[in-house]
Amino acid sequence: MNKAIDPAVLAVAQEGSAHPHSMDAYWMPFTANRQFKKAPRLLAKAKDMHFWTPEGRQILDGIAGLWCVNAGHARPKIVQAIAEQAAELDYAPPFNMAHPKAFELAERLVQLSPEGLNKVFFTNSGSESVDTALKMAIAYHRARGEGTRTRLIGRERGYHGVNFGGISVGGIVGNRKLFGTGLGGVDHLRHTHDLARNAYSRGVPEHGAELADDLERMVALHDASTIAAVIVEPVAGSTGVLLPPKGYLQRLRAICDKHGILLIFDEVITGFGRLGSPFAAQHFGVTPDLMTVAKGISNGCVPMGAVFCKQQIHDVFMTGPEHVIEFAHGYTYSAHPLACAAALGTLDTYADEGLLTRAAQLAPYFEDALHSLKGARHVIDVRNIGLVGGVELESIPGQPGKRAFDIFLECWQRGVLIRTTGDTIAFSPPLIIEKQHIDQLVGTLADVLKTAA
Ligand code: PXG
Ligand code: PLP
Repeated sequence: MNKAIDPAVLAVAQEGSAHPHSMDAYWMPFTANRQFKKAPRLLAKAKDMHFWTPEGRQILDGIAGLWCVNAGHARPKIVQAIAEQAAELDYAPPFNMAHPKAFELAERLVQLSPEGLNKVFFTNSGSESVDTALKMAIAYHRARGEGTRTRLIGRERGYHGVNFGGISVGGIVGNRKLFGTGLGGVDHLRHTHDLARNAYSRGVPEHGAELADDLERMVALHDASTIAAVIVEPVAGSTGVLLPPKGYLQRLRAICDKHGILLIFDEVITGFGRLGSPFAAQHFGVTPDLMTVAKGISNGCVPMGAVFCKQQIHDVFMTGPEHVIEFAHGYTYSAHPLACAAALGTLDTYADEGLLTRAAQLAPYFEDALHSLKGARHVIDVRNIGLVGGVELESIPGQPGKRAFDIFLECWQRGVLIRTTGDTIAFSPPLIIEKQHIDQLVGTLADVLKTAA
């Protein structure tokens, strides 16, 4: 017996997207859904430094979408590359098969990467890159006969995406507490945030390199023979822009070397020019063994991520019979043709416009602009490096995050998109930003702070 078709469903089927939709069905990620749906903030169009709302209001993009649109929006070479690729080869299976642009892209990436990180494994997001890198680290030790090295060390306040591996090594309580116990055998270094000693540092803070010695304590507790890898963000973004204390990353590198522990840099935010070098590893002069990226690899236009690893890590897997799969891992959409095309168009755009080093030229201006907020109402710290900025506010007692969120809403009303995490406001603009945009970003925030609750 046929069930009668609901007239509303029929209308949607017949009218398609012209039908006014309800906002019910879409469960939004990392969003206060009920608040949003009462007063939606919609984006309909984007070009270069700006978004436009459906009503045509122009919004200055202060965070490169979500730290990803490093070359700015709707750049011609990227748009064209994606369109042409969709028409020519929409999909190619990445298991047992390949397409030419995957090899071309990997080679181009290796030309930019830190010394020795010359193998590239493709994923579709930062979260997938992190889980891939953690698996590589454990499998690497096993392949070379040290299968007892299975422990993973993360850091408090770290963000490594939302998959089970990433939240296990991650250190943001709100992202962990809902989801059970995560991976076993994980431990955490202390975070390096220290307002008492380091508030209003310009660039990396002076104090805290000794916190890297936490890794020695973990070796003393667990023994090095049980530890596979340490993962950190060279500059922690999502948790509120925390810079490494001077010498900290060097010290971590040295302790890893001493004990045969792999060092993983999660460069999902810092990669592709954010600090003024292609990667943070080059900025700080510290080379990890594995490096995770996403976001800026494809300018956020098509989802893509990647893991870079050292030749010798890769080579350990390349033994045994040649017909056997060496690393049992990969995604249906690894090296997706549209993502590869977008990434190649992105790298061309970065090269044409010198974007991977542009942040270094603008950093002094950006730094001065941000630090002009010292003394503004509620501000307790300003942090900056390259084209990343953090402005930390005193929380409203009992309502952490509320002050910054209200300021975010007010900035949106005034045509500026910022990002908040806890009571820290983050800036991470497209690398094509001009000085007048920096003035508008910081000026709008300064005005909003004057009247903020
Ligand atoms: N590692 C790091 C260091 C990241 O910053 C991820 C992994 C995960 O990437 P995907 O592509 O799976 O989201 C990230 C992502 C924020 C914010 O609030 C930051 C990220 C994502 C969403 C929001 O600042 N970073
Ligand atoms: N779940 C099922 C049932 C699958 O068949 C697959 C892939 O074939 C996956 C999950 C993994 O999907 P992806 O490769 O896109 O990560």
